[in-house]
Order: sequence, then C-alpha cells, then structure tokens
Amino acid sequence: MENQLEPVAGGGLLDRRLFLKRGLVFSAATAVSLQVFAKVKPFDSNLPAWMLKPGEPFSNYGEPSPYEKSTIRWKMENSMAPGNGVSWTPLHDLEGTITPNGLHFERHHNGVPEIDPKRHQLLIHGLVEKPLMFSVDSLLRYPMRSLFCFIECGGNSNAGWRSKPIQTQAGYFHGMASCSEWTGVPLSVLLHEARIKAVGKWLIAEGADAAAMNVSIPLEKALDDCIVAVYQNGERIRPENGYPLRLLVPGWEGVLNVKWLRRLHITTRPSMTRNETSKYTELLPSGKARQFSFFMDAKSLITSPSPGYKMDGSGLYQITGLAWSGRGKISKVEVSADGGNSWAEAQLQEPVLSKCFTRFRIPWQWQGKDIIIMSRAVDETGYQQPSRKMLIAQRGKHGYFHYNAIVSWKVAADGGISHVYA
Ligand SMILES: Nc1nc2c(c(=O)[nH]1)N[C@H]1C(S)=C(S)[C@@H](COP(=O)(O)O)O[C@H]1N2
Ligand SMILES: [Mo]
Repeated sequence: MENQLEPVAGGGLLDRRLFLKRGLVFSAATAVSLQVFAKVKPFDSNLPAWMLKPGEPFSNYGEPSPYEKSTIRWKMENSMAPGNGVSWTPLHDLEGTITPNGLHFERHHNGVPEIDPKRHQLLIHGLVEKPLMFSVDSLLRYPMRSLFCFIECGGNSNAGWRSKPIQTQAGYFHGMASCSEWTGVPLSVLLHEARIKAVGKWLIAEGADAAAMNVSIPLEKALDDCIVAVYQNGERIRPENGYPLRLLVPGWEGVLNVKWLRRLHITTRPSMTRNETSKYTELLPSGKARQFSFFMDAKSLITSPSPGYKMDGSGLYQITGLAWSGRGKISKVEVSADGGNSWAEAQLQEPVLSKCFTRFRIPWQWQGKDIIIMSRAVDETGYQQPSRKMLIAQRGKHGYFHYNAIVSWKVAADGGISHVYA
C-alpha cells in the first residue's frame, strides 16, 4: 500500500490509479488527503438562510448559479471590421469534455445573422444529376446521426508562435476549441440523393451570413463523416454556432464547419476562396507553402492547475486537462512535473472517442517548490504532440495556424502559475 504513494515520476506525480481505488484514498493516502480536508471550517450548526424559507420558483430556461458569473466567454472584437472577432471558451473553468452551449467559442467573420428557419433553405447544385433544395423542416424528417466531436479554429493557440509566452488564462490562449454532441443528417445521404456526377471532386460550402463565408472541401471527406447539424447538445444549434444549420467536418479546421449553411456547390476543383488562399496558407522554411492543411493534429494542455489559479500550499492536487486529435482517438497522455525530465501516464476518462475532447487526470503531491508542469498527447495513428522547438524547426518561426506544441506552466513557490517556454 505504502508503495502506491511513491511518486511515479519526478516532481511528485503519483500513480494514476490513486483516485480510483477508494481503499487507497482512505487508508494509505490519508496522510496526503488530510492536508486538503484540514483546511475546511468546522461544521456550522446555524442553518443557512436558504434552508429557512422555500426557494426560488421554476424557470423556463435555466441559468448557471449567480456564484458562477465569472465563467464566461472572453470576447475580442475587431473594431475595424464590424462583426469580425472571436470569443474563447473558458477551458480553465470547465471539467468533463462537453462545452455548455452558451460557452462554445465563437468565430464570426461578419456577425451572427438572425435567421428565420421558415425562410432558410439549403441548396445542393453544380455537378449533380438532380439539384436539390431543402427547407429546414424537410431536413428534420431525414434519419439523423449524433456524434461527439470538437471544433477547433485553425488559428487556435496561435499566441504560441510569439517570441515571449503570453500571460493569460488557458482558455484565452487555447479556447478557440470546444466540444459538443452534434446531431444532424449525414451529408452523404443528401449528396447521394442529388447524384453527384463522376467529375465532381470538391464541394464549396457557403453560409448565409453577410460575409457569405465559403470554403472548399474534398468530396471524399464530405461523403465520409460530415453531417448537416441541426442540434447541439440536444437543443437546436445556437445562433452563434450556426442556427438553423451548420456543416460539421469532424477533426478538420474550424473554418470548414460552415455555419448558417445555405449552399453546397459540387465542382471539379477547389475554388480558392479567401479562407484557403490569403488565410490558412503558410510559407514553410523550405520556401514551399502549406495549403489545405485540413487535419487538426493531436494536442493537449493542462487546464488545472493553470494560470490564474493560486496553489493553496503544498500537498495533494489533481492535474487535469484536455487532449484531442483530428485524426482519431487519443491513445495516451503523459504528464511531467519536473520540466520534462520524467513523465507519467495520466488516466484517460472513458469514453475515449474519436475526434473528441478526452479528459486526462493524474494525482500530484506538490512539494511547494518552483516546478514546471506539462502534458503531451499521442493519438491512435502514433503521432506525438511536438515540443515547441520541434514545431518551429518544422514550420518556421512565422507560423500563424495549427500551433499544437506542448504547453508548459510554471508553478512558483508562492503558488502563482505562469506560462513559460520550456
Ligand atoms: N458562415 C460562416 N461560417 C463559419 C464562420 C463564419 O464567419 N461564417 N467562421 C468559421 C470559423 S473560422 C470557425 S473557427 C468556426 C467557428 O465556429 P463557432 O463559432 O461555432 O465556434 O466556424 C466557421 N464557420
Ligand atoms: Mo477559424
């Protein structure tokens, strides 16, 4: 039993099974856990106000507790272009893997259109035998499919390319990624109905916002696992996230997940729209350009403890975070609490799903000293999340998109946490 408390890696990382075996937590681990519980105030025998009278009435649509008012999306609007900007998911304030709908990150090029679902239509045309027009109601009659998957903007975490580590909370650095259960009609069903001509190889998807944002997607992907989503975590998609219809392109760059979807045009080749030429195309150190870099590669980060969090003295803590890969399932997450000298495997929360956020956790006994904590993920293809050095060696110093390097947090002896390049 005693052995189970032995650190499994430097910096005080404990066996990942510690939290699972009740016996261990309450016997051998008591010396550690008491340090946490001893800080709780003695039980108050005076009843609190909320137990002395009936509570609030029912509500038509629930809201978070007023004590959770600080758990919000952080907005950054572009004053030069109205409606253009971003809001980040506060990943550092959340647990589990599903992003509450009101906290899903937002990326709009021209604001959120207020669409009347009775007037909205989806057109499939171009290289098809039978052009089709769908009302939202007609789509609701098709067989649907649900999938849990993340959406991540290709520009997420791009502050990582800066020469100095950005000092902000984890979500305001990495939170242009969110994860939901999306339900809708498999795109293959609709495309088969329109009967694509043999020469058709790509589709151009267009939204009904004022920007009429559009992108090109290879038909192979469209026919594989894309859906025309109507529901987000069980309710109709929020206006910010594409109401009444959005395209879902699992595991690929966020920009391809066209919101307010109104048109799918089948073509022989990509149409070289703004978002695949002036954006999302990057020069490599070799002088060659990276274009159509669709997949979001494996990534992970520790969400707690993380910047903004203050350690409350040495002792037992849980290190937890998120890992995801656009190429499939996460197969392993390792955590280091000694700046990368040694690593221990974290527990992955079941179910581990393909192209979906995966929660990892590992118990940790902090000695109260300066230390660097970090995580690295491996996906089922064997791809390992790179160090920052490796990423820069491959991609150059002036990247903007697809930053997925290992993230390091420095825990200082005074309990403060900051972002460092290790
Ligand atoms: N029609 C339309 N679709 C769009 C966008 C847009 O501005 N207009 N932004 C794209 C980008 S860049 C991203 S990252 C995702 C963001 O989806 P979300 O706002 O639901 O998080 O939507 C994509 N789809
Ligand atoms: Mo994006």
